[in-house]
Amino acid sequence: MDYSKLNDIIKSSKNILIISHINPDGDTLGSMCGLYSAILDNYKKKCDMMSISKIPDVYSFLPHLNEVKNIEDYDKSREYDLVINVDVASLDRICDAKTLFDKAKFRVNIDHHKTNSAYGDLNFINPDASSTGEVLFNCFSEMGWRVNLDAAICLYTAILTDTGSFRFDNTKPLTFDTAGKLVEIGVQPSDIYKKVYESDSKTLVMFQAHCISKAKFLDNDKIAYTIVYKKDMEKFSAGDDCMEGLTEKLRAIVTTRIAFVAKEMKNGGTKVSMRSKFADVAEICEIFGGGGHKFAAGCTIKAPVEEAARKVLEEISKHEL
Ligand SMILES: [Mn+2]
Repeated sequence: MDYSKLNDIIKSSKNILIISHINPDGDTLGSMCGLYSAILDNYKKKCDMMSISKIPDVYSFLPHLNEVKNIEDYDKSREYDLVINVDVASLDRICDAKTLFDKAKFRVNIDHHKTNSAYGDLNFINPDASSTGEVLFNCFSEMGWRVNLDAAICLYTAILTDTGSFRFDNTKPLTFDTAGKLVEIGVQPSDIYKKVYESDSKTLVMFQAHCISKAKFLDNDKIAYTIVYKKDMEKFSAGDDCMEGLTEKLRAIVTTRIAFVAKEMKNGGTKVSMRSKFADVAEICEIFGGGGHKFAAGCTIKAPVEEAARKVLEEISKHEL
């Protein structure tokens, strides 16, 4: 991977745009704000930052997050010298921002999804890394960049959230190594932990309790799933951020091997979030045009929610759980 080229292109570009993926998580937001902080610190240059959809309130503590603008506030005809996608496995994850990405003089793709097709002019993809935050920290080190506390907080949050607090299978020696370096810079793990994991709203907890109470169990409880209808969301005034962590709660049941949540979308389609303990759910989601990681993946199915759930169950039945 050509780190000096990345350094040169960032150094010479006059206007830079960093893009995070739709339904942003801690990794894409932490990576975006971390990269912004590092560019600002190392080159005294401000970049534009773009979100595609609503940012969950829980991440409001991230330095520079208030400088992120929504896609709707961007002029799509603008031409950037450099556009950098972070944690964006495929270009459909940035929706209409693809126009801006395609038009840029130079395109960089920084990611850790194994399904990433290396669509950039320059690609930094490490499927062995826990998170894009980890990939970025390595880029900073290779480029000899300073990493200040703001950037460190952002990258630590990216790693923490994508590893589910260093619990998931993607947690490797390098993950702790990187996190250790960030703590050395001044990140306080207990402080970030509280901000991320002990800030659930009452709405989220009550809504998820409702969804869990309706869960269905199949195949000796090896399969756990729940269907979330539009009317459930309305009843609790729950936003999309209230879905966060729901599938993991079903997977956390001792008997569960595979868990999914099928959510009825406004347009009548279905959004599926899938988690497993052994089976490769990225493979299952790819059949429906989605993707992700081995134990955590998702897809969107153009079918009413109950029919979509049936299709998913049919596909699951073909797999060793
Ligand atoms: Mn990620």
